Amino acid sequence: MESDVQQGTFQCYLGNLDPVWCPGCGDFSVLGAFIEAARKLGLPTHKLALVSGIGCSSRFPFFVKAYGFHGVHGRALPIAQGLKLANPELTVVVPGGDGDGLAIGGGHLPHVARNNPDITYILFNNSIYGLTKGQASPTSARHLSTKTTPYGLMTDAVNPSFLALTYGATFVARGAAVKREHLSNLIMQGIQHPGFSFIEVITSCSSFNTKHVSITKVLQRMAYLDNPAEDNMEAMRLAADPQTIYLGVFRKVERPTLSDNTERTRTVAQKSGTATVETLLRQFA
Ligand SMILES: Cc1ncc(C[n+]2csc(CCOP(=O)(O)OP(=O)(O)O)c2C)c(N)n1
Ligand code: SF4
Ligand SMILES: [Mg+2]
Repeated sequence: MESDVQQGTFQCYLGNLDPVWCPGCGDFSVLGAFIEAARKLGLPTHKLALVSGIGCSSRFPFFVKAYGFHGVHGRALPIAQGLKLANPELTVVVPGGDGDGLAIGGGHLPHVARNNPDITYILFNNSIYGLTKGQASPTSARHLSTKTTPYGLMTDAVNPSFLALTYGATFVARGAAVKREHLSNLIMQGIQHPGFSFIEVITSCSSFNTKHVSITKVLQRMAYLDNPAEDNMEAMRLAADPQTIYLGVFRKVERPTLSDNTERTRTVAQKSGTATVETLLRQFA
């Protein structure tokens, strides 16, 4: 049956399932910001692929009309990287949580950042494990009391944007679910950037992280960046600022992508005339 939804509209990017997030969850706003970005860029749905792990935020691909891969907890990035390498025509986006990406999946981020595949990673930072009903995550604030930290969390929070900068990601930005238009613009820039784009989104869990997150206080501390920083040290200083929560693009630089480097290696190997299975196996004989 032919769909009566008009191409290029907000509706044409909506999947068949309605979001199952709790009322008041910040993830709704991120979904809206993403769809608005896809619409403005005119991304065809048959060339869009969303790859996620596990978590409330990782359910994102269900709600968007695109190719979707809902995989294993913490393993979205390497799958997305492989997908882009296999089919460079696709726009590949990874939506996922702070637990998914920085706890169980934390070992993948540095390597994907240095490989620089042309994919966009949207990290939903609600500072909690939402799906499993409220355990401390790597971005939870010190002293937070949760089911896994009944006497208060003993450690300081990880700063996702700062981490991505230290790992050498070529595009690093921070947005907020409460600033939807601004966030949508960041997502557009991230998708357009040729290389690995890391976008941290400060969002909220209205069911399990209402103890220490005062949205009024967070809003008072927010400030917008006009331009990306001149150098990485300045970008890191801004991302780690203890008083101000800067929103905007911290860093935007270009260097060869994983596909560029793979192509280069393929050409060099073919020219060498030694890139045969026999030659390679002989080294181990
Ligand atoms: C291998 C494995 N370990 C643990 C879990 C349980 N688990 C599912 S989601 C999740 C954390 C979700 O938190 P986050 O990634 O921050 O996403 P959110 O729900 O907050 O959006 C955990 C620990 C799992 N599904 N698989
Ligand atoms: S548990 Fe939290 S993060 Fe998950 S849908 Fe509900 S409000 Fe959102
Ligand atoms: Mg979370």
